[in-house]
Amino acid sequence: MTNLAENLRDLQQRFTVAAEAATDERALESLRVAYLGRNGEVTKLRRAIGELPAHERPQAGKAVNDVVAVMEERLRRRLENFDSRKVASELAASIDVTFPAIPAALGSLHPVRRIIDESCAYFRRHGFAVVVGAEAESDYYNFDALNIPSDHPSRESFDSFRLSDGMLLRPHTSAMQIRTMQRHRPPVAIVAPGKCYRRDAVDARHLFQFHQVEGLLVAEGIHFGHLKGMLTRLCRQLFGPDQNVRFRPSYFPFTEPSAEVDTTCPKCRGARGPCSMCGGSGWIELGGAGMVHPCVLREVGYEPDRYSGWAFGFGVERLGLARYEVDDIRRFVASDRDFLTQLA
Ligand code: FA5
Repeated sequence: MTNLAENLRDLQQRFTVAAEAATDERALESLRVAYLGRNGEVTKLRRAIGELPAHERPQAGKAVNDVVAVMEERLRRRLENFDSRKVASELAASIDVTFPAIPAALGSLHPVRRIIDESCAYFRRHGFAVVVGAEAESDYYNFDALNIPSDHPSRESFDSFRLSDGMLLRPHTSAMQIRTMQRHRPPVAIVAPGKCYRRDAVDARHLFQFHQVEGLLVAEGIHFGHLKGMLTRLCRQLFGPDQNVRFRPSYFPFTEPSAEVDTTCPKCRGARGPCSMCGGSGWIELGGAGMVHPCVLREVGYEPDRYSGWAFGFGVERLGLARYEVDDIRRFVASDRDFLTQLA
């Protein structure tokens, strides 16, 4: 039995060295025949078990079987190795290096982000600072300081997403007017982009979460003409050189006078014929604007007799609808790669 154990150990060692040195499948097959075949070395040892005393035979048989199992496993693993190398080399041979490369899929800025960036860049060129505020605001900044008292009817449509601490997800970016004016004396010139939230039913023109760009300029001698000039040039920047801007009388508690701002429909270019974008009016609504209300100026400690200013708030997705001639505002939040790629 001692002899058998030594012989087995010796065989296993030699087999291991030979298996590692084998360079192809044929060499492995020869090795299998030489050790495990009908006249192989292990088979010969197995035959010798019959000559051992009866009580040693079971243990000897087990020792031989163990060695056979180890050898077979090593053969299997070496074969696998050759297989994968073969696949890799076949693959390498089948690659046509002259074939045009698959272009890398690069991301791009979301159209909403691009409009925000371009609008901010325009105002920055005119000396405005870009400020970003919190999305959770108190009633004071969302309403009271903007001349919207608690019993004002317009508050109802704004009062949507309450947080447990009584704060509100802001329904408009106008709170940044107050925060800016409280912190700085005139002249102030800011643009404030950001997310807003309202409980509007979602449809082709409304989202419950959307973006606005707010603008504010307060100094001595500021008048409506400045607002008109700035917004007309912004629209020409965003939509093209022929854009016009129209101010329709409207009402906001924090501006007086107030206006809804429209720009020439970029699709029909104001032709006033049948148009799927503007419904034939020739104009597209962008947002609200007006001269900062004296009550608001007083609230932040500015003297209305000395300072005047304008403010506006545009819906960014609505700017996107017009700029890209998109039929449904929900496309901007659908994460549809085909849609986004077209606008990239
Ligand atoms: C306001 O939010 C005012 N704060 C704007 C303002 C600022 C007026 C400064 C005067 C001075 P309004 O509720 O109209 O106004 O919203 C402004 C724009 O936000 C809309 O014209 C529209 O473009 C966009 N908007 C409003 N609600 C939604 C919505 N649910 N989904 C997408 N865009 C919206």
